[in-house]
Amino acid sequence: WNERIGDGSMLLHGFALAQEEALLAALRGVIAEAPFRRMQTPGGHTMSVATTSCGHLGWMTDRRGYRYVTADPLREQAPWPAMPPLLATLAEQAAAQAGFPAFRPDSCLINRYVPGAKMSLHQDKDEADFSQPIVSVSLGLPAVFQFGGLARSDKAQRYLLTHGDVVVWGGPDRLRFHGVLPIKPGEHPQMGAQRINLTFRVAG
Ligand code: MD3
Ligand code: FE
Repeated sequence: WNERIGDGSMLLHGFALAQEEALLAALRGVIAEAPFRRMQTPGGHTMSVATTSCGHLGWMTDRRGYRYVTADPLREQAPWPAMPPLLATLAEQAAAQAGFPAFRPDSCLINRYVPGAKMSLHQDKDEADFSQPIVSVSLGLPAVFQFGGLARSDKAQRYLLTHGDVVVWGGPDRLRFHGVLPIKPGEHPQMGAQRINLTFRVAG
């Protein structure tokens, strides 16, 4: 079912489950080409989340800062893997359901959380056009998602995101602070002891 969680945001419970097997196969192909790696923040910390990307642009961070690049620094500047059409279509259909029929992502950031991994409160500000939404797909172990306000100190709402949930974040919610609490230990039948989150973006 569809749940409005903000003026510009919709949680589509289980939206990705209809094509679960094809989605996981496409994801495995991307990861085989561009493996997960734990990147350095500009402050010199190693992220607890491991990341990779597909699509024309991939997100990266190192001591020099956060940015989108067309080439994978881990693979001798090879282009990122193409975005599998099945993934792009899933994200576009979710965005359309939430009122963004023109959404055409050029980047998909893939985050892998093992138990204990987390993402601290932050804003997504590295994209060129904040009128474009972000679509997220959650797979594997459940996560407690924190949905804050436009100021870091604003009180955050909490939502449990489970396997197959898709969220469209747009409009007035696009620059809200958000984060993920440490993942609890567990085993997911399809995904094992991990959570994978895909975020589809118009980065360029
Ligand atoms: C709300 N990822 O990669 S996805 C990220 O579960 C990120 O891996 C989290 O935050 C994860 O940047 C959360 C949900 C999400 C993504 C972008 C947003 C929520 C958002 C942008 C604005 C508001
Ligand atoms: Fe984010």
